[in-house]
Amino acid sequence: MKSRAGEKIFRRYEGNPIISVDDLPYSANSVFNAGVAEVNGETVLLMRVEDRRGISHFTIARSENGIDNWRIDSKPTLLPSPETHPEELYGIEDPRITFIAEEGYWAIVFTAFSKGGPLVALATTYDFKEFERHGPVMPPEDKDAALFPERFGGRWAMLHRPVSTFPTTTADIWISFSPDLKHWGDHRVLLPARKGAWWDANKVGLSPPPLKTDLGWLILYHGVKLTASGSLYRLGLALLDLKNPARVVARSNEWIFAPQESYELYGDVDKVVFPCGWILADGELRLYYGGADRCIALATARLDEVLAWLKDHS
Ligand code: BMA
Repeated sequence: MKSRAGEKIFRRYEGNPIISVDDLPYSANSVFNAGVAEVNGETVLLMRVEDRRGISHFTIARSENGIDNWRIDSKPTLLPSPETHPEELYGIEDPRITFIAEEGYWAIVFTAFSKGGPLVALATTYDFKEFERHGPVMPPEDKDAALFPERFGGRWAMLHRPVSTFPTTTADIWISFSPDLKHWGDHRVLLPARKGAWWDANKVGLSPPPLKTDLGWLILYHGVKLTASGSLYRLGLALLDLKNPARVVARSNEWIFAPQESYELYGDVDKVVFPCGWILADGELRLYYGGADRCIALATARLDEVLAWLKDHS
Protein backbone atom coordinates (compact mmCIF):
# COMPACT_ATOMS: atom_id res chain seq x y z
CA MET A 1 0.00 0.00 0.00
CA LYS A 2 1.30 3.43 -0.89
CA SER A 3 2.01 5.60 2.16
CA ARG A 4 0.19 8.89 2.60
CA ALA A 5 1.37 12.14 1.02
CA GLY A 6 4.01 13.87 3.11
CA GLU A 7 1.75 16.80 3.96
CA LYS A 8 -0.66 14.46 5.74
CA ILE A 9 1.81 12.50 7.88
CA PHE A 10 2.38 15.21 10.49
CA ARG A 11 -0.90 16.72 11.69
CA ARG A 12 -0.87 20.17 13.21
CA TYR A 13 -2.51 20.60 16.61
CA GLU A 14 -5.67 22.67 16.11
CA GLY A 15 -4.79 24.92 19.04
CA ASN A 16 -1.47 26.02 17.47
CA PRO A 17 0.58 27.93 18.33
CA ILE A 18 0.86 26.30 21.77
CA ILE A 19 3.09 29.04 23.21
CA SER A 20 3.56 32.63 22.04
CA VAL A 21 5.38 35.60 23.51
CA ASP A 22 2.18 36.86 25.17
CA ASP A 23 2.15 33.67 27.30
CA LEU A 24 5.46 34.60 28.91
CA PRO A 25 5.30 36.15 32.39
CA TYR A 26 7.86 38.78 31.35
CA SER A 27 8.47 41.00 28.36
CA ALA A 28 10.39 39.57 25.38
CA ASN A 29 10.42 39.72 21.60
CA SER A 30 9.69 36.08 20.72
CA VAL A 31 9.68 32.48 21.93
CA PHE A 32 10.53 29.61 19.56
CA ASN A 33 12.80 26.59 18.81
CA ALA A 34 12.41 24.59 22.05
CA GLY A 35 14.21 21.44 23.13
CA VAL A 36 12.00 18.87 24.87
CA ALA A 37 12.36 16.21 27.57
CA GLU A 38 10.07 13.99 29.62
CA VAL A 39 10.84 14.61 33.28
CA ASN A 40 8.92 12.93 36.12
CA GLY A 41 5.95 12.26 33.85
CA GLU A 42 5.77 15.84 32.61
CA THR A 43 6.78 17.38 29.31
CA VAL A 44 9.47 20.01 29.74
CA LEU A 45 10.13 22.53 26.99
CA LEU A 46 13.43 24.38 27.16
CA MET A 47 12.36 27.33 25.06
CA ARG A 48 14.53 29.82 23.23
CA VAL A 49 13.36 33.28 24.21
CA GLU A 50 14.74 36.27 22.33
CA ASP A 51 14.73 39.44 24.42
CA ARG A 52 14.07 42.90 23.09
CA ARG A 53 17.78 43.51 22.52
CA GLY A 54 17.95 40.49 20.17
CA ILE A 55 19.86 38.26 22.62
CA SER A 56 18.41 34.78 23.34
CA HIS A 57 18.18 32.80 26.60
CA PHE A 58 16.29 29.68 27.73
CA THR A 59 13.09 29.49 29.76
CA ILE A 60 11.25 26.35 30.83
CA ALA A 61 7.58 25.51 30.28
CA ARG A 62 6.07 22.40 31.88
CA SER A 63 2.83 20.56 31.07
CA GLU A 64 1.24 17.33 32.22
CA ASN A 65 -0.08 16.38 28.78
CA GLY A 66 2.53 18.13 26.61
CA ILE A 67 -0.22 20.04 24.82
CA ASP A 68 -1.72 22.73 27.03
CA ASN A 69 -1.80 24.19 30.56
CA TRP A 70 1.87 25.15 30.28
CA ARG A 71 3.44 26.46 33.48
CA ILE A 72 6.18 28.86 32.48
CA ASP A 73 9.07 29.88 34.76
CA SER A 74 8.48 33.40 36.07
CA LYS A 75 11.95 34.52 34.95
CA PRO A 76 14.63 33.27 32.53
CA THR A 77 15.81 29.75 33.49
CA LEU A 78 19.23 29.94 31.86
CA LEU A 79 20.71 33.26 30.83
CA PRO A 80 23.85 33.67 28.73
CA SER A 81 26.86 34.14 30.96
CA PRO A 82 29.54 35.88 28.88
CA GLU A 83 31.54 36.77 32.00
CA THR A 84 32.22 33.09 32.74
CA HIS A 85 31.57 31.75 29.22
CA PRO A 86 32.71 34.28 26.61
CA GLU A 87 31.30 32.09 23.83
CA GLU A 88 27.81 33.15 25.00
CA LEU A 89 28.42 36.84 24.20
CA TYR A 90 25.46 37.21 21.84
CA GLY A 91 23.19 34.65 23.50
CA ILE A 92 22.29 30.96 23.63
CA GLU A 93 19.96 29.38 21.07
CA ASP A 94 18.23 26.24 19.80
CA PRO A 95 18.75 23.59 22.55
CA ARG A 96 18.55 19.88 21.67
CA ILE A 97 18.17 17.52 24.62
CA THR A 98 19.28 13.89 24.91
CA PHE A 99 18.88 11.72 28.02
CA ILE A 100 22.17 9.95 28.68
CA ALA A 101 21.06 6.90 30.70
CA GLU A 102 24.67 5.88 31.38
CA GLU A 103 25.21 9.13 33.31
CA GLY A 104 21.66 9.64 34.55
CA TYR A 105 21.59 13.19 33.18
CA TRP A 106 20.21 15.11 30.23
CA ALA A 107 22.77 16.54 27.82
CA ILE A 108 21.76 19.85 26.29
CA VAL A 109 23.61 20.74 23.13
CA PHE A 110 22.97 24.32 22.07
CA THR A 111 24.22 27.13 19.89
CA ALA A 112 26.32 29.70 21.72
CA PHE A 113 26.56 32.88 19.66
CA SER A 114 30.20 33.88 20.16
CA LYS A 115 32.24 36.83 18.96
CA GLY A 116 33.47 34.61 16.14
CA GLY A 117 30.00 33.35 15.19
CA PRO A 118 27.73 30.48 16.29
CA LEU A 119 29.40 27.44 17.86
CA VAL A 120 28.24 24.23 19.57
CA ALA A 121 28.23 24.16 23.39
CA LEU A 122 27.22 21.54 25.95
CA ALA A 123 25.43 21.73 29.30
CA THR A 124 24.09 18.94 31.50
CA THR A 125 21.31 18.75 34.09
CA TYR A 126 19.87 16.12 36.42
CA ASP A 127 16.64 18.00 37.14
CA PHE A 128 16.15 21.02 34.83
CA LYS A 129 16.73 23.25 37.87
CA GLU A 130 20.53 23.19 38.16
CA PHE A 131 22.60 23.23 34.98
CA GLU A 132 26.30 22.59 34.53
CA ARG A 133 27.98 24.26 31.57
CA HIS A 134 30.81 22.40 29.84
CA GLY A 135 31.63 25.12 27.29
CA PRO A 136 32.25 24.84 23.55
CA VAL A 137 32.56 21.42 21.93
CA MET A 138 32.85 22.62 18.31
CA PRO A 139 34.38 25.91 17.08
CA PRO A 140 32.49 28.41 14.91
CA GLU A 141 30.79 28.34 12.57
CA ASP A 142 28.84 25.32 13.72
CA LYS A 143 25.28 24.72 14.99
CA ASP A 144 22.25 22.36 14.74
CA ALA A 145 23.92 19.74 16.92
CA ALA A 146 22.61 16.88 19.08
CA LEU A 147 23.96 13.78 20.78
CA PHE A 148 22.96 10.16 20.34
CA PRO A 149 21.81 8.65 23.66
CA GLU A 150 24.26 5.73 23.59
CA ARG A 151 27.83 4.87 22.64
CA PHE A 152 28.98 3.15 19.43
CA GLY A 153 32.02 0.93 19.92
CA GLY A 154 32.73 2.79 23.16
CA ARG A 155 32.42 6.28 21.65
CA TRP A 156 29.72 8.93 21.83
CA ALA A 157 28.45 10.38 18.56
CA MET A 158 27.19 13.84 17.69
CA LEU A 159 25.53 15.28 14.60
CA HIS A 160 26.30 18.92 13.83
CA ARG A 161 26.46 21.41 10.99
CA PRO A 162 29.74 23.22 10.36
CA VAL A 163 29.83 25.81 7.58
CA SER A 164 32.62 25.96 5.04
CA THR A 165 33.12 28.80 2.59
CA PHE A 166 35.39 26.96 0.17
CA PRO A 167 34.96 27.07 -2.78
CA THR A 168 31.46 28.38 -2.11
CA THR A 169 29.39 28.28 1.08
CA THR A 170 28.61 24.71 2.05
CA ALA A 171 26.45 23.70 5.02
CA ASP A 172 26.22 19.91 5.40
CA ILE A 173 25.38 17.64 8.36
CA TRP A 174 28.50 16.01 9.83
CA ILE A 175 29.01 13.23 12.37
CA SER A 176 31.81 13.21 14.96
CA PHE A 177 32.86 10.85 17.74
CA SER A 178 34.20 11.27 21.27
CA PRO A 179 35.41 9.06 24.13
CA ASP A 180 34.22 11.52 26.82
CA LEU A 181 31.69 14.03 25.30
CA LYS A 182 34.44 16.69 25.41
CA HIS A 183 37.10 15.73 22.88
CA TRP A 184 35.70 15.18 19.41
CA GLY A 185 37.23 13.70 16.27
CA ASP A 186 36.79 11.30 13.34
CA HIS A 187 34.71 14.05 11.71
CA ARG A 188 32.99 13.24 8.44
CA VAL A 189 30.18 14.48 6.23
CA LEU A 190 26.99 12.49 6.76
CA LEU A 191 24.22 14.26 4.84
CA PRO A 192 25.32 16.85 2.29
CA ALA A 193 23.04 19.65 1.13
CA ARG A 194 21.77 18.85 -2.33
CA LYS A 195 22.46 21.30 -5.10
CA GLY A 196 20.53 23.21 -7.76
CA ALA A 197 16.76 23.33 -7.47
CA TRP A 198 16.35 20.76 -4.66
CA TRP A 199 14.28 21.72 -1.59
CA ASP A 200 17.40 21.09 0.54
CA ALA A 201 19.86 22.60 -1.93
CA ASN A 202 21.51 25.38 0.03
CA LYS A 203 21.81 24.26 3.64
CA VAL A 204 20.82 21.29 5.74
CA GLY A 205 20.89 20.93 9.53
CA LEU A 206 19.70 18.45 12.12
CA SER A 207 16.34 19.30 13.67
CA PRO A 208 15.46 17.18 16.79
CA PRO A 209 17.96 14.65 18.23
CA PRO A 210 18.20 11.25 16.48
CA LEU A 211 15.46 8.81 17.50
CA LYS A 212 16.11 5.08 17.88
CA THR A 213 13.65 2.88 15.95
CA ASP A 214 13.69 -0.80 14.97
CA LEU A 215 14.75 0.19 11.45
CA GLY A 216 17.54 2.59 12.37
CA TRP A 217 18.15 6.05 13.84
CA LEU A 218 15.45 8.34 12.52
CA ILE A 219 16.69 11.79 11.54
CA LEU A 220 14.43 14.76 10.88
CA TYR A 221 16.41 17.57 9.29
CA HIS A 222 15.72 21.00 7.91
CA GLY A 223 16.57 21.83 4.34
CA VAL A 224 16.92 25.42 3.24
CA LYS A 225 16.27 26.66 -0.25
CA LEU A 226 17.30 30.20 -1.15
CA THR A 227 14.55 31.82 -3.19
CA ALA A 228 13.95 35.30 -4.58
CA SER A 229 11.89 36.05 -1.46
CA GLY A 230 14.39 34.68 1.07
CA SER A 231 15.16 31.33 2.70
CA LEU A 232 12.50 28.61 2.80
CA TYR A 233 12.86 26.08 5.66
CA ARG A 234 11.29 22.64 5.14
CA LEU A 235 11.76 19.26 6.84
CA GLY A 236 12.88 15.90 5.47
CA LEU A 237 13.85 12.49 6.84
CA ALA A 238 16.83 10.18 6.88
CA LEU A 239 17.59 6.86 8.53
CA LEU A 240 21.02 5.89 9.89
CA ASP A 241 22.32 2.39 10.56
CA LEU A 242 21.60 1.31 14.13
CA LYS A 243 25.12 0.04 14.84
CA ASN A 244 27.04 2.44 12.62
CA PRO A 245 25.33 5.86 12.54
CA ALA A 246 27.91 7.11 10.02
CA ARG A 247 26.07 4.99 7.42
CA VAL A 248 23.00 6.57 5.81
CA VAL A 249 20.40 3.88 5.06
CA ALA A 250 17.73 6.15 3.57
CA ARG A 251 17.07 9.81 2.80
CA SER A 252 13.80 11.27 1.66
CA ASN A 253 13.71 12.82 -1.77
CA GLU A 254 10.71 15.02 -0.87
CA TRP A 255 10.12 17.17 2.18
CA ILE A 256 7.58 15.85 4.70
CA PHE A 257 6.60 19.12 6.41
CA ALA A 258 6.70 22.72 5.20
CA PRO A 259 5.45 26.16 6.26
CA GLN A 260 1.77 26.49 5.47
CA GLU A 261 -0.11 28.18 8.32
CA SER A 262 0.15 31.91 9.08
CA TYR A 263 2.21 31.31 12.24
CA GLU A 264 4.77 29.48 10.07
CA LEU A 265 4.65 31.84 7.10
CA TYR A 266 4.91 35.23 8.83
CA GLY A 267 7.14 36.21 11.73
CA ASP A 268 10.56 37.65 12.46
CA VAL A 269 11.81 35.26 9.79
CA ASP A 270 9.13 34.22 7.30
CA LYS A 271 8.51 30.66 6.05
CA VAL A 272 10.27 28.73 8.80
CA VAL A 273 9.35 25.49 10.59
CA PHE A 274 12.18 24.65 12.99
CA PRO A 275 11.83 21.73 15.43
CA CYS A 276 14.45 21.15 18.14
CA GLY A 277 12.66 18.32 19.96
CA TRP A 278 10.27 15.42 19.68
CA ILE A 279 8.80 12.82 22.01
CA LEU A 280 7.64 9.30 21.22
CA ALA A 281 4.71 8.05 23.32
CA ASP A 282 2.59 4.98 22.44
CA GLY A 283 3.78 4.99 18.83
CA GLU A 284 2.94 8.67 18.37
CA LEU A 285 5.56 11.31 17.69
CA ARG A 286 4.96 14.75 19.17
CA LEU A 287 7.01 17.30 17.28
CA TYR A 288 7.62 20.71 18.87
CA TYR A 289 8.72 23.34 16.40
CA GLY A 290 9.33 27.04 16.09
CA GLY A 291 7.06 28.88 13.67
CA ALA A 292 8.61 31.76 11.69
CA ASP A 293 10.99 32.53 14.61
CA ARG A 294 8.12 33.81 16.73
CA CYS A 295 6.13 31.00 18.42
CA ILE A 296 6.08 27.31 19.36
CA ALA A 297 3.74 24.88 17.62
CA LEU A 298 2.97 21.16 17.85
CA ALA A 299 2.41 18.49 15.20
CA THR A 300 1.88 14.75 15.70
CA ALA A 301 2.46 11.68 13.55
CA ARG A 302 2.35 7.91 13.87
CA LEU A 303 5.93 6.61 13.89
CA ASP A 304 5.01 3.64 11.66
CA GLU A 305 3.49 6.00 9.06
CA VAL A 306 6.61 8.17 9.14
CA LEU A 307 8.85 5.15 8.54
CA ALA A 308 6.57 3.82 5.77
CA TRP A 309 6.60 7.22 4.07
CA LEU A 310 10.39 7.32 4.18
CA LYS A 311 10.59 3.85 2.63
CA ASP A 312 8.36 5.01 -0.24
CA HIS A 313 10.14 8.33 -0.75
CA SER A 314 13.78 7.34 -0.42
C1 BMA B 1 18.67 28.99 11.65
C2 BMA B 1 18.74 29.01 13.16
C3 BMA B 1 17.36 29.02 13.79
C4 BMA B 1 16.36 29.91 13.08
C5 BMA B 1 16.45 29.72 11.58
C6 BMA B 1 15.53 30.65 10.82
O1 BMA B 1 19.93 29.26 11.11
O2 BMA B 1 19.43 30.14 13.56
O3 BMA B 1 17.48 29.45 15.11
O4 BMA B 1 15.07 29.57 13.51
O5 BMA B 1 17.78 29.95 11.16
O6 BMA B 1 15.82 31.99 11.11
